[in-house]
Amino acid sequence: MADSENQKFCLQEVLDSFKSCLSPEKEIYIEHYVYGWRGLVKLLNSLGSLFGFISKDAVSKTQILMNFLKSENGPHYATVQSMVKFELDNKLVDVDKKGIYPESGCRTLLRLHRALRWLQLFLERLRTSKEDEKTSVMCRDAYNESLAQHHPWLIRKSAGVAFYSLPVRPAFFEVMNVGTHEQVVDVLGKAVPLLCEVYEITEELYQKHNLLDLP
Ligand code: 1PW
Repeated sequence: MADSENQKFCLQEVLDSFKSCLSPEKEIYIEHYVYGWRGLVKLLNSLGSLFGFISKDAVSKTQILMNFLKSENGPHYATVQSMVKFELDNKLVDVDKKGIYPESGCRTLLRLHRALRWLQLFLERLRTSKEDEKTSVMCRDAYNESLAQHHPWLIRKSAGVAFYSLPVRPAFFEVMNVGTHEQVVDVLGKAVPLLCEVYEITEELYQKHNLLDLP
């Protein structure tokens, strides 16, 4: 089946997408950002049905961004920077409360941006963890430190249940699909700073334009 979401997750592929995300001027290409997320969706899909609601939301958010990219306004959505300028200049963002643009590019990307922080914290914990540490605890701690504060009770509960079902550390390393455990740690060592850089650039841009609390 050609559907990329049904293919096997590979950490290297996600790393490559987020690497291609950054232009020499440190602008973020939305297309590659979306590819990075589509790679992560493969990971979520391989983690079982309890991760289905998480994967579904990530798919729907990436689809919204892809639709903008393919629309007649596509060129304005080439980078996160150009999208922010275009949507703000043309008043296409609900800034204070939900209104006529509930699915603007800016608010959609903000959701993925917050989730990227979770992923970054989780992968860093995984990288530095010891053999017998629990992936569920690493994932939960990373979530509580980041994304949880943006989620209502029901989602926090469902996420907590899903985390319990995560494979144990050695099995999780196999899922990463980049070779030996040493190689996984090595790739994680490259992936985490990269995710961090993409996150920081977006955070700074959103902060500058007062977009960090978009409804
Ligand atoms: C094993 C590690 C995997 C890390 C992948 C991180 C994926 C994060 C997606 C979390 C989605 C949780 C369920 C959906 C919640 C939405 O309500 C929420 N979306 C996000 C991305 O936080 C907010 O979007 P909304 O409802 O304001 O459109």
